Amino acid sequence: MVTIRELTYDLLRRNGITTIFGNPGSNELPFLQDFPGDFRYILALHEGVAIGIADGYAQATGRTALVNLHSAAGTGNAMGGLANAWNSHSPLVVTAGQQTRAMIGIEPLLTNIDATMLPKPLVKWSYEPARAEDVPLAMSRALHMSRLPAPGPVYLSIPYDDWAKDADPESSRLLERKVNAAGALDANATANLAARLDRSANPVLILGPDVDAARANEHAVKLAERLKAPVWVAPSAPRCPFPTTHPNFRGLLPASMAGISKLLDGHDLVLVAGAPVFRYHEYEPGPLLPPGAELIQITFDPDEAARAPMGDAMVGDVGLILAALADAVTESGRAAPAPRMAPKRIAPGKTPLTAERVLDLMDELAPRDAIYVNESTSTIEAMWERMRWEEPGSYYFGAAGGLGFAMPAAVGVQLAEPDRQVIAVIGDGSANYSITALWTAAQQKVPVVFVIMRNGTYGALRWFAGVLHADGVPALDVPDIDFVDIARGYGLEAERATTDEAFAAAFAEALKTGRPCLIEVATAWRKA
Ligand code: TZD
Ligand code: CA
Repeated sequence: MVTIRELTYDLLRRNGITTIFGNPGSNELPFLQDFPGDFRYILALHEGVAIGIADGYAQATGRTALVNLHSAAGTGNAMGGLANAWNSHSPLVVTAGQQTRAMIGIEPLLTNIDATMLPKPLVKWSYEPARAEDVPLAMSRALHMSRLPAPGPVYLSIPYDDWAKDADPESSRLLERKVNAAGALDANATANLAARLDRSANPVLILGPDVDAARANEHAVKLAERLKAPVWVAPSAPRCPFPTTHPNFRGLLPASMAGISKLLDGHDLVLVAGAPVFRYHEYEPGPLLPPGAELIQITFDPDEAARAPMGDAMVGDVGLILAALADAVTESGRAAPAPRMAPKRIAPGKTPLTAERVLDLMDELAPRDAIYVNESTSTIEAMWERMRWEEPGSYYFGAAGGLGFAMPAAVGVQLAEPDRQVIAVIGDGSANYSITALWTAAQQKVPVVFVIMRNGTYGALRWFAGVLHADGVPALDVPDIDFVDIARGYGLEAERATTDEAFAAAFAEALKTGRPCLIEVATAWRKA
């Protein structure tokens, strides 16, 4: 007989999963016992880190990642990360060990009370099997559910006494299943959409993270070139869907209604692909679109399509639809959009360093295909303006704006992309939420270069306090944190830089070592 544990590991293998990210406790030990030699367990010291590493790994591979958490407390610690994973459509199967079935009713220590309710509404599906025999089916369903459109996290609570029981022989049928999503438009719908774009006098493209997730970046380039359309990145974008060096590239849209409609003024057709319409942040009321403009959204997320407050929507495979559209539109006779102005370069040698100068040095010194995982919140616009991102999968940011994403996600992305250099750009406030990601990077020898932008303050909050006219807010500074000491304590090599020469030298050295390193760089805080 095959045990439920053995069948489940087989199911994971068949679905391409041999890595587990987590932080276990007593309820999870029976799953992990006799851990198979072809699996690896990436231990994180906090569940926010476990889910962040898994999120980065899932996004960079485009495949489901498995997260192993401890009951309710472990799930709770991971909730912030779950908010990011939900918003980035990251395919995750999150498991939490439940108490033994015989005792659940009397709620002993480490019972996950009302387990299926706990992670909602940040999961697509949440389940605790009614019988041990249902565990393999539940895992199979979770694996498929996590990656079918729209992908996202799912949650399974599994009583720990289930693992050693015999599997129902019929459950082995799960091993052979292949479940695939279709989703191209039919020829008619493609022709109609192309005709609308052809009729438009001045179309504009707005691209979101799911273009990058679909690896449809080159289809977007072809479509923009044939339409001679400028391209913006959707507000609050957590990935980079279009080469920032392309002449049609305009930049990151602002995250307010009035801001967007003002910038898009003059366009009669707004084509949005792979993004919600729109993920606003600041409340700056105004028209949702400029006068006379219509909007068409292409998304694989039915909910994103349904909840949009304006425009038409097509729900389907973003990559297939963009590819078909790029072929179907007529090459426009308009002049190609003029390239945007190059950002002003900052003169070297000035201290305190500006964040812009640090970014320019990184862009100059890092390999051209480096991947940036960002959580430096007051310098997001500066990054979109300055960095030369040309390859798909070059940029990641917490999709819900929840801090604690980037340090672990950088580790996950680097595990997924061993041939590209991952650079984590982290604010001195943000660095504290998931700081123990440094330990996992050191233990697993994951050669991320962590750059801590130390300006001593919650810069973005200072800026936002200005937007909201909220004067006299306490607790906006984060002085007296020594990230070099902290990093060394977790086993990393670390340097401090206060001049651009020192930063350039430390950064160039860090890129050469092939080991995880941290550089703390002192930057100026300028009031916006
Ligand atoms: N807690 C969590 C989990 N997520 C958040 N987004 C915040 C708090 C609020 N918050 C922001 O939205 S930005 C920010 C905070 C505290 C300041 C981050 O400061 P930093 O970066 O030092 O990392 P900057 O460049 O100085 O803004
Ligand atoms: Ca800061």
